[in-house]
Amino acid sequence: MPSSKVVTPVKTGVQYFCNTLKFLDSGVHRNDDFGSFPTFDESVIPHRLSAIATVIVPQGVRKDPARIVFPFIVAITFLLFLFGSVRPAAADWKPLVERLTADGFNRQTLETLFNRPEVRFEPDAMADKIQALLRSRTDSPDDIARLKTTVRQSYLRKRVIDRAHSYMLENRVVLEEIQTLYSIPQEIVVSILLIETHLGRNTGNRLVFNRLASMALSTDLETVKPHISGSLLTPENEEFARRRCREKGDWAYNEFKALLRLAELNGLDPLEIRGSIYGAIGLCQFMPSNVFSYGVDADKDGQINLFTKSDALHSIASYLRGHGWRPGLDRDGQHRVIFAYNHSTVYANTVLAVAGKLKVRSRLRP
Ligand SMILES: [Ca+2]
Repeated sequence: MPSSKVVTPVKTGVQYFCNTLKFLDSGVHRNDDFGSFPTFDESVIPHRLSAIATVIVPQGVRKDPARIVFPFIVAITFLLFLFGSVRPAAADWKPLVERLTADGFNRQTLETLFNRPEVRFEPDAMADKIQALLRSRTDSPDDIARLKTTVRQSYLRKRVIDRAHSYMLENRVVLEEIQTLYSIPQEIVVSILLIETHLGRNTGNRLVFNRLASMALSTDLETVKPHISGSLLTPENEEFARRRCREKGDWAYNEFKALLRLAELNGLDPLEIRGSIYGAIGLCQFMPSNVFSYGVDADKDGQINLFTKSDALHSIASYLRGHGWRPGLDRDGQHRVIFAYNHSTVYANTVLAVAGKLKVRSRLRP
């Protein structure tokens, strides 16, 4: 089956430029599902281009733009050549289609989907996962001890807490309903929503289809090896990397199946669902399989839609209760449940710290 999808060089170049601006704008590198950064306003791009042009283009050229036409064409041609050669790696989706067909999915539907121009093989998804796992193996006991008490301080800033507190006031009715139904304190629910998606403002812009399908196709380490930093992979850890690649590939395969089922159930185009770099979706950043296990149709419109506030907030609480949250749970117990939501000690520390701040803030005058 044809599978190498060509993205036009121009589009690739523009995306690269925009991503660079986004990275510079964020000031933070996001290397896992935890640790999002401020929402990027794409409307600033024209202003920044103008500012950059003012700095780098000589005044004479600015007054007489015709003088720059030839060098500009040469530069663009060079960029087209450069970015055109950095297209996504070619992929043969056939093994994935075969596996899905054997699991009961319709072959023709799959072939139609995988032939669409939006479909891209993105090996960086699995490569990043494996790199993170390899790096965590080299953590010293001191590093691990430090992580146990580390909190992302940026979420504790006054203006961030004030914003989350305002959100609590604005959504008091639904949050009190959740507290009654699931026994989850509203500060915990809002803290998770804050850290996952900045209170729903940044739900991720990646095509979940591509992220999950690429990982599901990458069960063999050889597929992603060229994308893993050479210094990280050694003869000593290669077997570990190989095993984890297989396990993560199987995990992604199950999530991809859940994505297809979810799209079918809700009458959605699976190639229009956007989310995080690892395929988490909605305001609460659920992996697709969790929608079936813990998703709640709170507004009773017949669909679990995690991009709507009430469904997402109820679903967070449902997940926490399903993972053992009970009234009177001590801090260690709460930490364990939150860790189940997002497997990061620092994440769980931060959720509890933000919730504590919100509790104190609620005692003050609004
Ligand atoms: Ca709903």
